[in-house]
Amino acid sequence: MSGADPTVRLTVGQAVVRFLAAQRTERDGVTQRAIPAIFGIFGHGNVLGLAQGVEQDGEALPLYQPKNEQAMVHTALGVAKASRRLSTLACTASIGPGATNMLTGAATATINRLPVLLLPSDTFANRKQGPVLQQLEHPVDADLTVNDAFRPVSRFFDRISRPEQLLTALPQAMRVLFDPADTGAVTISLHQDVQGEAYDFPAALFDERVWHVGRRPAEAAEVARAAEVLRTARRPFVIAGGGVRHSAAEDELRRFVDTLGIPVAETSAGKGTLTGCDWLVGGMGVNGTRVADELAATADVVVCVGTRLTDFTTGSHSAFQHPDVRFIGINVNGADAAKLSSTPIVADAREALRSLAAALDGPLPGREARCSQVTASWSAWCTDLAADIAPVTGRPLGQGEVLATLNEEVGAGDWVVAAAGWQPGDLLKLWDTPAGSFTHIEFGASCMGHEIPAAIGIRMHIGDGPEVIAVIGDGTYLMNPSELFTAVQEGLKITVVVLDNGGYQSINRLAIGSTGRPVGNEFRTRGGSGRFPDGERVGVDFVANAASLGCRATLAADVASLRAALTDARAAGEVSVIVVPTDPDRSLLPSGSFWDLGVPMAAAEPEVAALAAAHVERAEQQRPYV
Ligand SMILES: Cc1ncc(C[n+]2csc(CCOP(=O)(O)OP(=O)(O)O)c2C)c(N)n1
Ligand SMILES: [Mg+2]
Repeated sequence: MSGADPTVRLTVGQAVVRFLAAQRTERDGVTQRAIPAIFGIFGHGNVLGLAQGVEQDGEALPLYQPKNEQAMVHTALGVAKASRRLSTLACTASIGPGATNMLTGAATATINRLPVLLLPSDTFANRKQGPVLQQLEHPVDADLTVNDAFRPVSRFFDRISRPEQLLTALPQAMRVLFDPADTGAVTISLHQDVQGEAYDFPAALFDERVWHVGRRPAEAAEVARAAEVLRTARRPFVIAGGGVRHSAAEDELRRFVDTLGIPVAETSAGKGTLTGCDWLVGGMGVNGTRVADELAATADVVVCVGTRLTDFTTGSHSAFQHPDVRFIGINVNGADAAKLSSTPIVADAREALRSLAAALDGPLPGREARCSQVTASWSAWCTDLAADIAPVTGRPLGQGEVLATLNEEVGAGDWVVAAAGWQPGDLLKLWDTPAGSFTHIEFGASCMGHEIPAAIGIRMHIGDGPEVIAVIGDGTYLMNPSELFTAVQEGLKITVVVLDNGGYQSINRLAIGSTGRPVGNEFRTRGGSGRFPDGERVGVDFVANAASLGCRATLAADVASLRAALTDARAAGEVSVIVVPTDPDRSLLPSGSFWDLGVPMAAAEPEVAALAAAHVERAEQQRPYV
């Protein structure tokens, strides 16, 4: 910088706000705000710095107020998912508990490869005050603060102890946020005193800046190697992950599977990327369909597109049983592309699919036979699934029936959101994504409490219009209902369907399935044993609870009331909560896939020993794929 370059004197808080308001992203010729808003809960750690910055310089960066710091991070992830990672929010928190409340959100972001900018406040840099309120004093590590806990859950971390450090920190933070291969939580920790310090920043730092989000092309040699593998396939199979959506590769994928004649299954993050496609065999893996499981088991070449290949997708490395199975890994992230010893194409999903299809030149042999096989197996699965979710007289609604009813009420433009409990798995299994609608299943972290704030983030991004529906359990509601109030306060219309089954029933089922015993997963009083809550059932009046937060709240105990409540919610301009009592003892038809949950290998009870033996036998199907 020459001495003649204009400067502008700002505090760190003001500079951060002014910089963020000027950032844009661009992909495929479309430009948008990179950070359209900031969420924050203030405390002594940021009230003089960032808060004052927002007040002075925040004309272009509106402030939103969450009710819990973790939740605002989830809201940012809703924005990120809806914008295909081209936009997110900044989140500021005070020092200590305000900051650490964001850690779970940060992990959820990084696990799911979704961008979020975190601005936790930090202790005094000048240390004149002695330990400040909420400061952790580490006995042998004097410069360590609770914000160091962000390092393992962030893709970029910096701590600002001098104002001029912003000159490099802010642009690097933007680069990581909008780099498709690197993205995740980005944390800039801001010392409490430094936030208020002034500096003569170069004025150019605050010029509008466009971050061009590239489409990394597929390298010809990688495409040629992958094409050679795929050409030999007689039982090809495709797995579509979240990367398909992030890269807007839906149409390219549809052309790819249709032209070559390859059945395709979706992961949780990839759910809804293909609608009405003849080659789609539903969800992949543990929460998926039997058709996907059977095709995966016998596939000789598996094309993995934009997927992290977690245990739920690969059946804990047991899904692929063909002795000579080979994998093609299409991913913009090199580490993901290389998983399962695949032949990698490290590239943007859309570009890679286009190049690979061009290299193959027409259908793979046996297309017609595969098509008839997929059609027959799919129709048999649909018949079995329909029978499985059919009403049972004298019982509360099954969760399958609730979701199937919701499925019929959802249309183009609507979003459905789920993250924890039975909901994400059931949606992956039975949801038939209506054309033009969207799903956001957060099953990387499967974080209870993600759903309501994420739905708010989606609403913020898409604006007024179609429905944004979060589907949650009663346990999840109790963990974090407070953003319902934020939604009411901001007039951000969402609809929340609460499946009230009296507890953490998906985990209860896991416990019974793997150990033969339930342990404290239901909402019950402390029982006779006194050791855990196993007494009488206790419930919550969720309708009254949601109404107290300002929502329209309804109880829907049968299909007709549920339909009516969904219709009313769509017509209403307000935040709606629909509470549906559901059967705690019914789960959906399994896919057949194995999931390695582990089992207690030492237990006196013969039934636990039998479960352990069955587990060991099934685990023999796990393969290293080296
Ligand atoms: C923050 C968080 N804590 C714990 C878990 C583990 N967990 C997964 S599902 C679940 C129970 C959820 O209960 P509910 O929302 O009622 O759904 P249900 O299992 O009854 O369908 C728990 C505790 C989690 N996923 N996230
Ligand atoms: Mg429950």
